[in-house]
Amino acid sequence: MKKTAVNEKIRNIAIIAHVDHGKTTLVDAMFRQSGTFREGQQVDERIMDSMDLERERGITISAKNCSVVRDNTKINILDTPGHADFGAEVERALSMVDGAILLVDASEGPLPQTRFVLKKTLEKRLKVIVVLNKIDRPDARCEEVLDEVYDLFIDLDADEEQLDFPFLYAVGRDGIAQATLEEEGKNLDLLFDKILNEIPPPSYDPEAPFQMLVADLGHSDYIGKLAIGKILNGGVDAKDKLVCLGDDDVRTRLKVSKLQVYNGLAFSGVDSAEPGDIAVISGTEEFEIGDTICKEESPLALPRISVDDPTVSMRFSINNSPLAGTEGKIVQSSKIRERLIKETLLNVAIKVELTEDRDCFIVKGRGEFQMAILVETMRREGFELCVGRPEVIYKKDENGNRLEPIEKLFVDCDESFMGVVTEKLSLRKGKMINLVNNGRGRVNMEFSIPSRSLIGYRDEFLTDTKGTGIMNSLFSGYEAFRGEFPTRFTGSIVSDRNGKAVPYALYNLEPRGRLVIPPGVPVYEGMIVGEHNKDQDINVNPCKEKKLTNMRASGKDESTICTPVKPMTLEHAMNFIRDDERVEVTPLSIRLRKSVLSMQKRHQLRGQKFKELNAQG
Ligand SMILES: Nc1nc2c(ncn2[C@@H]2O[C@H](COP(=O)(O)OP(=O)(O)OP(=O)(O)O)[C@@H](O)[C@H]2O)c(=O)[nH]1
Ligand SMILES: [Mg+2]
Repeated sequence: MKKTAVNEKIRNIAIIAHVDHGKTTLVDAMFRQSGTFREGQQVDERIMDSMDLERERGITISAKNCSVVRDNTKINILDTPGHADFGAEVERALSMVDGAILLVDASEGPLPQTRFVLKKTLEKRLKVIVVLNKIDRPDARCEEVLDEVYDLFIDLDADEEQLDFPFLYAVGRDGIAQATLEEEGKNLDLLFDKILNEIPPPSYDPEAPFQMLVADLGHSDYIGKLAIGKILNGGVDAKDKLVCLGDDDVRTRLKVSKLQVYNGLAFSGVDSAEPGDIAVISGTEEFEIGDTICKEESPLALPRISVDDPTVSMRFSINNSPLAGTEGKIVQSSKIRERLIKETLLNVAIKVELTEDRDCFIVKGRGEFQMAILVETMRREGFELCVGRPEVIYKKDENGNRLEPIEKLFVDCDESFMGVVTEKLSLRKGKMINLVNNGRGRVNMEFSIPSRSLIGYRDEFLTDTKGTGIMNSLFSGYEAFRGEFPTRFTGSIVSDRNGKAVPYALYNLEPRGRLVIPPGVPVYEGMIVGEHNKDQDINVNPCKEKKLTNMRASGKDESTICTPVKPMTLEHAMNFIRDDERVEVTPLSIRLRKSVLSMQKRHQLRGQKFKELNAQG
């Protein structure tokens, strides 16, 4: 496509990095120094992390836009998440920008997600400014890290021009950037200068009609669905007659109800928007990510946004336990289906498949953490549901051989834990491909390992390294299936009846394994109350009271003080269960259960018998 004009008044940049390298904190500082906030205004930290779950967990989950004005130039900034499971958010964000700021922690150096985001940025041939962040850390090793960044560019086949990247040192938290380590930075002026001078302004074809690619969706209570994206060509007027070009050439006529652009953290309504700017259009509920919006008289669709395929799948089904419907408001399968389909429209990385069983859906995504976030979001919205264990998605090669997703795993741990980590990983079919002992008592190891081996491994790793190990992984592609290995060496302790768990019974069960429920909670037949020491399941009665005759006159029994139970988090529960087990999720509780409860088993058997008898006539 010929592009000859540029819009000098605008810059569009994405901030990309590995998780926790300081992206959202840097955006705060950019806001503070560009007059977005009133003098003396009380401002929260990490203001772009606006979702409840983001604030609670201190991480960014979805990419978000904002803008600042500097030297009469508007800079649209996209803050992206650094966690690998949200990689598609970065891919989506990169479709709206002309350059990126790559943050690298001056102590940690480039990590797996640094590689992923940089690879995607170089592939799109976007200009990159490298910022070595957190140089205030006492363990910062700036020169080494800068070398590592160069090596990473070379490793990713960067050409001469890309290798010649501009770079700065920064303490994002203090809003400081500097050109050398010696000089002391005072503010982010150098960073803003680099953005204005090094990131190219958006270019467009001055003769082409209006085209905007929908890269994000939003919602307003007043005007409904919002389509967000970069105007790639032409300008648009709020009065224009537009059309939204969907998948499979579906066309929806669009009378704009409001045309907006980013203004700080919010939008502001405008009469017209310029080529190169990021616009927000409302007027139909039919928008989907990847659609093109253009003028009615010149409909020309742009290539849809494509992201890497999902690698993990999980079974979502209705809650059919005896306690179903007692804690949540939304329990019907139609509602769950509707909600999951809505998720696929908002999140390009998530796919949903219907199954023969109308109460069961297969949800596919980028990782177990992404799945956990989706389930957590749904339970907060009032849903009750059951989920299975996250499973990797296999593929077949042309000869029909089974292929599985493989990751590169980077481990940084104390020398003394090397043995246990290596042993556990080789048991899980990992192969060590590199080992560096940096001589300071820590080792860096690199493994090639099946993705399925890592599901649930992180907790074990942290226990094995007494919380001091660091592990990071990066999807590297599909390879031949490496064979089975046992996932859990223990069975489950399962309740054999409905009732309420009592201290006396639980106390007596403690020697059998690790309990996962405290006394006083309701239990049902088939619900898992603990992890058995042995490798098979046992059925127990967690409601068994001590015979009254043995009790003291007070009715209280001092000998039954149960060991406190740490409540299971959703992620723990998802990783703990085996193939024939489920996690029951409601707004108030997370319970573990067998997938088929014996009452239901009896029903099924009876149904089968009935069919057989019918068949026999
Ligand atoms: N020492 C130091 N810490 C910083 C600096 N900037 C940010 N941090 C800390 O690093 C942590 C992560 O910061 P965030 O801004 O949330 O990082 P992020 O890159 O947005 O993280 P994700 O969005 O989850 O990938 C927070 O605890 C910050 O306080 C800095 O310049 N120096
Ligand atoms: Mg962030």
